[in-house]
Amino acid sequence: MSALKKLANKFIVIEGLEGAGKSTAISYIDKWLALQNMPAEKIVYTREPGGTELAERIRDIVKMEVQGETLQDKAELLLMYAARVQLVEHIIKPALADGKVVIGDRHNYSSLAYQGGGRGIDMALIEGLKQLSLGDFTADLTLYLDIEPELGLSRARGRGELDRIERQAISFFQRTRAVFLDLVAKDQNAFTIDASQTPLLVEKAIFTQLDNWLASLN
Ligand code: Z5A
Repeated sequence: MSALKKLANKFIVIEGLEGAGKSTAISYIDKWLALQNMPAEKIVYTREPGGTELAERIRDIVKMEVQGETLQDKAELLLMYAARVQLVEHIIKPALADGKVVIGDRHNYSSLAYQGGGRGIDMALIEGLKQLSLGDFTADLTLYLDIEPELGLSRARGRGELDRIERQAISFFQRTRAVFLDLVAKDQNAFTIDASQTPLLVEKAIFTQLDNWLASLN
């Protein structure tokens, strides 16, 4: 089967802590897809939370700080899934059904890692919420960019002011990272990339993972 046929209807997700280089990695995936002769109009990009008009409004709520009112951890979790359902139903599923490849900047593992690991919400509750909102829908391939929180945050800081979640303590991101690593270790369709390497080496590692994955598809 040709590479283009194999890639049709595939959902590729990039995960990682802030400053891991997810946006940069997406540009490498783009380059790799161009090498497979994938037409630009066959590629759809998403980000989470966000990606539809309503989901982008939820993103604003999640990122903002409101004087005198703390966003409760469970409210944060519910907002993440509310945004995700909107995105999956309105953008991702229709694109996949249309034979497109979708590249997601974050997806479900972010909720398990940030809200489960970082905030300490019961993982079984999050799994239940995932089932309720998305059923068995899942990424075809997840590339997790692994980075020490200190390094990631220093990169993110270099880009501008940190938002509400980015201002959490380092221990929050350490717990988040531990869950990401655990999830990837248990998922045969997920791979870790060492994001502390130079951009050139990160690009090379991503190309290798994508080549291997493509070769494994029937
Ligand atoms: N969140 C959640 O809690 N639960 C959920 O379910 C979901 C999300 C879906 C979304 O933030 C927030 O929501 C996020 C998790 C939470 N919050 N936190 N904290 P976002 O999408 O706005 O931001 P982000 O996901 O944290 O991404 P980012 O900060 O934009 O980082 P990035 O995309 O991974 O990195 P980048 O922009 O590609 O690179 C960052 C800088 O590093 C930039 O200057 C690059 O030029 C540089 N860079 C990139 N690669 C390298 C290498 N290899 N070496 C050196 N420098 C590099």
